[in-house]
Amino acid sequence: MSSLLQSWRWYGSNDPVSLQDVKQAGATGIVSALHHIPHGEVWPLADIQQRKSEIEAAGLTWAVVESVPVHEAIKTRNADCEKYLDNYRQSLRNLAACGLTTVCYNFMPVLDWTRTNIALELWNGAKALYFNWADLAVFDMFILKREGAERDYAEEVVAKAKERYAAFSAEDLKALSDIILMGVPTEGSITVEQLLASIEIYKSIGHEGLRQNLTYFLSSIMDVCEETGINMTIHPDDPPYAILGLPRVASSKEDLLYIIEQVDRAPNGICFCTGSLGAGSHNNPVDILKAVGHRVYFAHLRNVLKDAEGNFYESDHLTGDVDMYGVMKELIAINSKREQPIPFRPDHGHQMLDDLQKVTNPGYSAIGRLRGLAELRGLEMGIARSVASKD
Ligand code: DNO
Repeated sequence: MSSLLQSWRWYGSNDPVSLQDVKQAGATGIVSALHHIPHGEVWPLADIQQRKSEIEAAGLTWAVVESVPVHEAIKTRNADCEKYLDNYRQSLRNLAACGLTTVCYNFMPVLDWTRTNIALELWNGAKALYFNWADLAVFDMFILKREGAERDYAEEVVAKAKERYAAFSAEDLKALSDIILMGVPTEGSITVEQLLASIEIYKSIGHEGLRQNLTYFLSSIMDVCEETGINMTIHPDDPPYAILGLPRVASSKEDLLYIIEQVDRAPNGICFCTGSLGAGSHNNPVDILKAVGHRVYFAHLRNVLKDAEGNFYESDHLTGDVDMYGVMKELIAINSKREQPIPFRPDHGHQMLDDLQKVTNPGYSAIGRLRGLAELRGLEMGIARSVASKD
């Protein structure tokens, strides 16, 4: 039985974590994207080929493209939608021509993943990414000044946000705002004005409209996927609930089932992200994996620890609210029926040891992820061996 494909996200030659570091960490598959191409533009063959050669020259393989971003014109299905769908299909063809057939994307409006603190100090001095409702409410109510924002939060959260706002300095507020607006670090952030304008647009689209736009996007690319052998994998919403008045459509088991059933074709798949799903108290990742596993072509493995208010930080990979043993056991079972091993990457890691002296993309430190990968790899081997010995 072949094992899962141990992978690692690499941002390209600007990534402070080098391909040699990746090799020492023990991964063989690379997860990468052309972050320098503006969202929505066609990915040129030459650029794809160059990235691929760089990866292969280091003795590694480019296993997953994460992500080919879906332009806002497609998410909102505005007048430019068809043009961007053409571009998307062309990027897929170009990727397939270079032998790349697993593609990740997300359908989160405007913002990608959202945190309120990227350096929460843990008991052992390591630093983790953190999401706090009261801090989000400070941003929403006092920086964004979104109409009706207060109504979207629990009373206690609003009270805390008011207290915090009164105590925050101008620098604190700027730091919070920068973190929330950051998105994918290498792709630039957006402004408060742009965010407010988008919130207005999504108000009229709503949850149902966004679902339809996603269905339309998928239906429009499936022929190309089937022709070229590409599998698409949608990344769940992170965190898995509506924030800042923006709808979310990939936040739960029901959402994921809806997506795969609505466009019921094999290339319409899922990137199973345990940390994103696990941050919602409505989600049980093992149960979700059992329901959608047949369409999982890529996995992000990390853990989270939530408190009573729903705030969460990214915990060690094996300990937290996600039953990583249960997830790994199920992934191994699914993988054993596959011809191609499922790639997984240790998703995020703490800043620890020498990481603390370095600047890396938030969540993508070398040693923190190395620890995560080592633990996950050990867990996989232990489970795979014990399953095999029972056969
Ligand atoms: C964060 C990542 C996300 C992910 C995209 C996929 O660390 O997991 O930015 O790459 O949402 O499109």
